[in-house]
Amino acid sequence: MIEKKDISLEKTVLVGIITQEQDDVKSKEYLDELEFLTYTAGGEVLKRFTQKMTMPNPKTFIGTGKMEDVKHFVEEHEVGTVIFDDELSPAQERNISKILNCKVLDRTNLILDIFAQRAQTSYARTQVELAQCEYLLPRLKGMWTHLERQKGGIGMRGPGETEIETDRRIVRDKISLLKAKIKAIDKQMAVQRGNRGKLVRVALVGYTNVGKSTLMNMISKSEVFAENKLFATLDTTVRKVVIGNLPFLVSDTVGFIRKLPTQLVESFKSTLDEVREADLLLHVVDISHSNFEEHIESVNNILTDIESLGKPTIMVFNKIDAYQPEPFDETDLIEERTTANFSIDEWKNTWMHKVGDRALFISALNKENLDGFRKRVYEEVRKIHIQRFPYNHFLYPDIEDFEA
Ligand SMILES: Nc1nc2c(ncn2[C@@H]2O[C@H](COP(=O)(O)OP(=O)(O)OP(=O)(O)O)[C@@H](O)[C@H]2O)c(=O)[nH]1
Ligand SMILES: [Mg+2]
Repeated sequence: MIEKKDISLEKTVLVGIITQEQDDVKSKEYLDELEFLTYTAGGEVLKRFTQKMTMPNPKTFIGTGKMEDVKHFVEEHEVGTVIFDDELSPAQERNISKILNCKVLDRTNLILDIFAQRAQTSYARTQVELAQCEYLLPRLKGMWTHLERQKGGIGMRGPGETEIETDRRIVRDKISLLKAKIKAIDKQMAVQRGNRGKLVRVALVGYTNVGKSTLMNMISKSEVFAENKLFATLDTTVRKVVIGNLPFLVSDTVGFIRKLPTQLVESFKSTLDEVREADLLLHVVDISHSNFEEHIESVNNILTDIESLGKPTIMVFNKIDAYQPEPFDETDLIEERTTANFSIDEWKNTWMHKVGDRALFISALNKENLDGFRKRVYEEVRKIHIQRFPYNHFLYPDIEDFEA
């Protein structure tokens, strides 16, 4: 699926746990995602370690025996980085990296690192740097100091890297400085947004890698960077789109992920203003992903965080070309049919039925049902537009009266 063409991938090992809330199937899915994140950050996963436990060990996260196994593997294969799926406390991180004598990262760390790698504009860099500082602050004590090989690589990159050895006071000063800087840019951006007039604003939102930028490029003929890695987009792009004479604005922004570090949501609040101020959300879902229902939930949680869950929303189920139900053996009397065996039509009769005409099924890549998409979006934007400009609604006929 993923093309691994990078020449020097950093050797890594993943560690996850299996608990009552997180059975082995879930744990595997989470580690699959962690592996994708690792690959995006420039790492290669040599092995995964999992352990069944009732609760994580407060000192070392996994048990001592398992840790010994990891240590042996790390030494034998000269692994540079061990990545844990869950957030480690500052103490756990310290203890583990002493035992393993290599870089120890958690999911938050990895996501921050990818953001640092991907931040292009000074605005995005400032926001990532702020998130890194916030993450770093409680972890400053003795972080990495016992490590000699600390130059670069996953978890060490980005605008915040020179701060790692400095003390808390300096980091705190830095945080206030960055906040001030963001505030200044915010003001500018608010003015820019104000200059756009009262055009209806539509925001593409969704889990990372679902095809938001691909869809954006399709409908607005723009060229937003899209690729099969996580967090291809960090900055928000806004384009004017016209359907049937009706102009409106569409924005494409950063994708969401399960357990998006709170520091990042906080720091990216301004980037997410575009979502907060939108009149209509297009929640894009990758229906070909086995975990898409959980993705929807994660996105809704973040939308709640930024007070945008109640907005008018159209669910856009993308990648229907890639959707494949798992084959079900009718002669097998033991296995029960599950949602994994559903066809898209069967899915439409589940909870999706309640979403009604607020659900769309498309393939942005193959341009399937793009007409349906344009019509539906036109209808919805028109409704909002007419409320805003009651005197010129005659300019925009009912959808039946024109061919989208
Ligand atoms: N099969 C299939 N692949 C698609 C479709 N739409 C997008 N993709 C692929 O999915 C990958 C991610 O697409 P992007 O448009 O970058 O996704 P995104 O939601 O903007 O991702 P982030 O910016 O990383 O959050 C790319 O490899 C696209 O080519 C589709 O309809 N079908
Ligand atoms: Mg994108």
